[in-house]
Amino acid sequence: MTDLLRPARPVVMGVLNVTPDSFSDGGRYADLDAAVEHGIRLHHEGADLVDIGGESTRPGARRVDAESEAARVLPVIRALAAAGVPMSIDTTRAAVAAAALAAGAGVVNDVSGGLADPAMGAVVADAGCPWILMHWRGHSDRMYELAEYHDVVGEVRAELSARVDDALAAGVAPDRIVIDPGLGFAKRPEHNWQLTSRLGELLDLGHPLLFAASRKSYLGRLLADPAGSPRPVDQRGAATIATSVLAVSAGAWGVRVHEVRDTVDALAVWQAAGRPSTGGADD
Ligand code: PMM
Repeated sequence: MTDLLRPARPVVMGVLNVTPDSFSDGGRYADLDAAVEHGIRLHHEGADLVDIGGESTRPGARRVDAESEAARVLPVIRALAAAGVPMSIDTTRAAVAAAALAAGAGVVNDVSGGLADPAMGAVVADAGCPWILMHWRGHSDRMYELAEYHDVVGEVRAELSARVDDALAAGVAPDRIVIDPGLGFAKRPEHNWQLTSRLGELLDLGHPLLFAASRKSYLGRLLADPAGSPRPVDQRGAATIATSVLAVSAGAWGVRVHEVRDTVDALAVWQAAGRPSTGGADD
């Protein structure tokens, strides 16, 4: 997994939510065969990691218990591991993370940055795997009341830095830690835009940064129709790609997206333009 954290090109994580209620793909992959098929498709489209989630973090979402979360993700992880698909487990629970790692996931993606479950640090430290620490202020049912900032970039930076310190104190190696600004999590649209335009201040913390704007509601609002209705979730692809290209241009390590193939194509263009000498002589 060392190469994953020092990649030659930006890392693309493909989203696979095995949930009935995620905002974008909820219900589509709740069936095992459909989930496995989609995970294999994302892998073939060029996803470096398929990110498996068993609990919706959609604003206002109700929590599921740990047993149900594990029962959703583990069969999918086992099947995808058998097919050779590299995966991250999107969970805030140490027990689910430990079971997912044992079943074949290689990375823990924790939207709570270690805050939701004090046992998570030890699980990650024992596994020696990468840990994505997202900026988070509380579970989805309280997200909006927590979206208060004087200086969103400074506060997210300081709060992420504290998450990193706690991870290090738990014994996680510094080169295993990825940070994520947590777009849409206790953030209003203006917060997401400020974070997007000032990613350098977060990169300054010295860790790879994951940018995960895919299909989020602030993009739907940006693209609202004249009557004010947000752009439907499945029509936010171009806006998502624009954010991904902006983020990697600013230095992001990777992006977490639903539409893997289009993202891989866009990043190939970005990379070719940055390295014109890699083009063929007859171009
Ligand atoms: N967003 C969602 C889920 N998992 N993980 C990370 N690291 N960062 C995110 O911003 C993030 C995440 C919610 O979106 P989804 O419903 O598309 O999975």
